[in-house]
Amino acid sequence: MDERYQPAEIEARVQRYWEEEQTFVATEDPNREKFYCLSMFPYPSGRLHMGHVRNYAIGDVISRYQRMQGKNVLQPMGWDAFGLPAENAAIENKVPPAKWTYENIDYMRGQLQRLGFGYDWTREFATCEPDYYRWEQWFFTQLYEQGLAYKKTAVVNWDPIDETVLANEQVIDGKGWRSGAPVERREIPQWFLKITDYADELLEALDGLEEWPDAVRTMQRNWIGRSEGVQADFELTGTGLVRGETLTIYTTRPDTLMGATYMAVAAEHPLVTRLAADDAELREFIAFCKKHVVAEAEMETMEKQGLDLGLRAIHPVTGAELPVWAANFVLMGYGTGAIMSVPAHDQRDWEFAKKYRLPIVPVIFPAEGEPPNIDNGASTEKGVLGNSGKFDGMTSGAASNAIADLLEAAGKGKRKVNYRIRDWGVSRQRYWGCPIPMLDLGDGETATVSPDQLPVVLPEDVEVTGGGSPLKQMASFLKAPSPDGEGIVERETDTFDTFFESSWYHARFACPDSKAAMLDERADYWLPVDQYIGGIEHAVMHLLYARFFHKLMRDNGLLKSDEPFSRLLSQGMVIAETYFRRENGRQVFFNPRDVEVDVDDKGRITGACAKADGLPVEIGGIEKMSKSKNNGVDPQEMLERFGADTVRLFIMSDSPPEQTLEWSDSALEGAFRFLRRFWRQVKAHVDAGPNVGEIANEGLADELRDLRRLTHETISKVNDDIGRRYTFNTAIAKIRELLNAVADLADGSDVARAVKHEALETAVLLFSPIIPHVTDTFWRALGHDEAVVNARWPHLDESALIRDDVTLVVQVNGKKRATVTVALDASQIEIEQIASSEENVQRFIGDKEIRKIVLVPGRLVNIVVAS
Ligand code: ANZ
Repeated sequence: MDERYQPAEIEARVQRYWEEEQTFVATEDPNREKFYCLSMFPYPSGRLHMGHVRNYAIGDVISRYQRMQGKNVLQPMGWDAFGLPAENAAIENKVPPAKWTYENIDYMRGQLQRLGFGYDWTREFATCEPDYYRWEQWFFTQLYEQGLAYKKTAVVNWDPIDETVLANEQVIDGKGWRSGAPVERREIPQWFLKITDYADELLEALDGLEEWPDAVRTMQRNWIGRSEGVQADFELTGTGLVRGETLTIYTTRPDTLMGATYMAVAAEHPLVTRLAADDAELREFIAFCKKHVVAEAEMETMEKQGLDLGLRAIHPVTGAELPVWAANFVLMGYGTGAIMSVPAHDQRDWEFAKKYRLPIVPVIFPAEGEPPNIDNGASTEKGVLGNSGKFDGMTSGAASNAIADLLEAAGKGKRKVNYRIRDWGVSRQRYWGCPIPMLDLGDGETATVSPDQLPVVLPEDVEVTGGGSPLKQMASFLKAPSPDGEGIVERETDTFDTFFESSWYHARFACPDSKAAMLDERADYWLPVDQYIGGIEHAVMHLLYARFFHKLMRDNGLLKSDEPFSRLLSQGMVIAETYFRRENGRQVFFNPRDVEVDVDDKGRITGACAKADGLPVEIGGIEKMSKSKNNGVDPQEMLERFGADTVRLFIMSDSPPEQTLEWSDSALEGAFRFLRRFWRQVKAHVDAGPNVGEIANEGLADELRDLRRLTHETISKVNDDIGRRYTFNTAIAKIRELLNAVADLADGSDVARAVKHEALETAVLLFSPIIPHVTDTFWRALGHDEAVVNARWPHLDESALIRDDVTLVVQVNGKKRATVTVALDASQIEIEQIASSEENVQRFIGDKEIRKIVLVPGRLVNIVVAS
């Protein structure tokens, strides 16, 4: 061993070894238990950020731990390579998106390798490669044939100056990000996948995902949004109607039926469209609604607008005539696009009724106490019915059932389950994405590109200007032979939403070189993923789409499992202090690196100055590392200064992985100093001549028995912390405790050196998933020929855990007053005597009478005295 710890040299050597030995190349082996560990693959934006490093460090530690357990581990890595930033960079720097993307991939791959992550690089792919996306094109054509992919018009953001569709993130304050022009809403035909067909299964299977965070399951449940309600038909009267025409509404509150005072229908409802044919005012209203389409979440708060259609709807129970309005707060895409409005008990209905002076009739009352005050807003609580004729006095629950029964019996309605989730719009009017493999035959007819014509390759040598997709201008791409071979037709120029690629990469990693099919039998060996790791921002969309896609692949016979990810870990964000100055009313942020801080004796920051000019800057608080707040720390710089092991150790020591990780330069330096000390400690031991040999517990001096016990307690704790709880920080703390105990042991005898040797070897093995480079050097120095990566996890010697004494907490009247150590086989009387003779315990007993003494064996003694 060298005198000094030199991470750069060590890390290069160890990484070369892994590379030469193909250490992390995974092969299917039915005789071994597999473990598939997947971290969400990155978008190749240019450089890794700390969030990536944290995500991938966690995955690597879990993978290496499982490998040491003897499992056949697969840990792949690839690139989520399509997407908007490449197009933006292309516009700014005039480089084709493909070139930009591939260069970024090369750089970031180097960074991942430098961090020492044990990936099977033979399985690497980027989703922008035709070998990958050809299969999703093929799969889409299958789904189309099965009726699970379809086309319909949907609204997009349209930039009238740039003449292009904008992604949501390109709309800033309602204006185009480049042109600054007010964004319009346009309806254009787009492709959808019928995720709603799987809503039920996606919802129900959440119960089985017991090793997913509850928060994620709840978010998915809410997103799917199952509701039970009633679909009811209201007969219509008035002009412009077909005989016997009814209006079908959907309600989740049939108990409020008797409080319905008007009907409201969406502006796009077919009834409204028809009436508008000879009603200019209505046409204007429809146009207005189209222009001001808002997100569903804004429906609650938006200004309610409507127009009386002049029709009457007959209440199915009372026969009363209710006015029918077109209203902007009713969505065409949900339920039936029409509602019965109950203004007393629904806030949107209430606001609308107030504005247009429609009646408000309360029908739900609290079981006890005052009737609801509906002057200031709707009362949405359930309760007991009133003003409801024969339903009066029933609870909401009972009335809902009774009313549903009545409507069903009268043939005027039926119970219905509805889902909030909509079909997945997969069309993007962007260039840098996977071409949707469809042909436009004219007259609204479409056909799939036939399988032997796949892939539809995206031309990579293009100039992106920002004014719409360049594919529309490229005849070589656009024109295709018609399916009957008789003529020329146009291709679809939309590309897939990039969530399409990330919905099945987990499966393709099992067989990335499969040439003949999307997946082969290897998929069933590796899947489902045993451990998936990624940010909470993907809780809904990505994870739901991937689950959906997995089920689609299952139903197409491509794999057998029902769910893609058995266990999910959502890692917390990396956060750091922010500093800024106000310049011309704007906040200008300073990187923490460029700021000098003053701290008080508790380590709290009390003031800060810019290093450049020594003048004060304001403290903005701790925020997620981001470009906009300029509080990011570049992993590359940290790697170059301290090496991979230090960065990995810092990242894993700070906090449990689900929690936020606060960046701290001093903690990083602390991690480096610890590794230096660890180095010196191992070196001193090796130089003194290690003593390798069997150690028996019998006959060991107390001190040595204690150290042995600590060694095995550490194994036991780390097993649980890394293997089950994923609290890597407490595992690290325990190993460090063991190393401190080794350092404290003054005994230099042969036996003592043997006990130390066992402790050091254990610490090295337990630490090796976290700091795999330096522990490799240690392992060899401690006398092993094999690389530590091929070593087995240390064996827990249960007999070493046995203690012959035990420490008990002593309480007086339930308050802790002392601790005592007693022989393990001490009798109750002996324990009581020892406990009550402690000085501090004596003080609290004083001359009071002892009522009783409660002993919880192995834990505590509680002495109850008269007060
Ligand atoms: C009468 C009523 C009374 C309602 C009441 C609510 C409260 P969830 O639970 O989210 O599924 N609704 C139905 N279709 C709609 C549409 N297309 N656009 C806007 N609103 C719509 O929501 C179901 C409730 O939302 C339904 O129940 C309906 O209003 C409204 F005290 O009917 B309710």
